Amino acid sequence: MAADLFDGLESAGPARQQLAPGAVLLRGFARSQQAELIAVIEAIAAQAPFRRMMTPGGHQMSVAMTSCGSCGWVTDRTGYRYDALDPESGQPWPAIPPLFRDLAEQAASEAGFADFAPDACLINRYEPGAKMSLHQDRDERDIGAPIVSVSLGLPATFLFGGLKRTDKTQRYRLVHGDVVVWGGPARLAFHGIAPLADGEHALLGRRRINLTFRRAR
Ligand code: MD6
Ligand code: FE
Repeated sequence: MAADLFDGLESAGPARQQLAPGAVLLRGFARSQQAELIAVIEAIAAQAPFRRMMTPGGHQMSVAMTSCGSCGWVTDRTGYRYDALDPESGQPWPAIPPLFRDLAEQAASEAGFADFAPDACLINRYEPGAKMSLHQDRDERDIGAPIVSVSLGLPATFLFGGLKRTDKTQRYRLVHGDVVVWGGPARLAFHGIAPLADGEHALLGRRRINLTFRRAR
């Protein structure tokens, strides 16, 4: 009861918010599928466990990651890349489940990008204090396709800037079930996640999980 009231407040505001030309926030878009999404994430992580990778600069990331799809995003001392194999196991990444694929396609279509067919889904796991520094997503061959980003668990502050690292950033709160779609003129915008505030989420505990779907190759 109290949780329902809280959830109602969290989703207050317009269901759809334009963050910038090409970037749309669809509030609560993934909510009705929360239980299935979490079960599928657990199944993927059982096959390809979350791990904190090393950046080319030699820093261990605070965010733990895994992937599904025909290629997964990896970083090590040699650089960032998409790789068909999970370097931890030497095996292919788990396939993108139909539930994920349908959600990504529907969100993209809702935002005006028809026929989105992702081939990679990066799964980020944040614990309190974890953050993602300002970056551009530019390791994908096809930047004509949008990225679809699904937030689950603890709320986060999303930093959204411009095409230069030094451009001023706007801050948006992303909560459980929110989906951001961005492409077109926003596709190469700098963005990041502020250090995660501690809290307890009813389904995910002290964690935030983010899925980002891309067309990588
Ligand atoms: C996150 N998201 O939300 C990090 N990248 O945890 C991203 O880095 C991101 O949300 C590209 C497009 C959408 C995103
Ligand atoms: Fe990103």
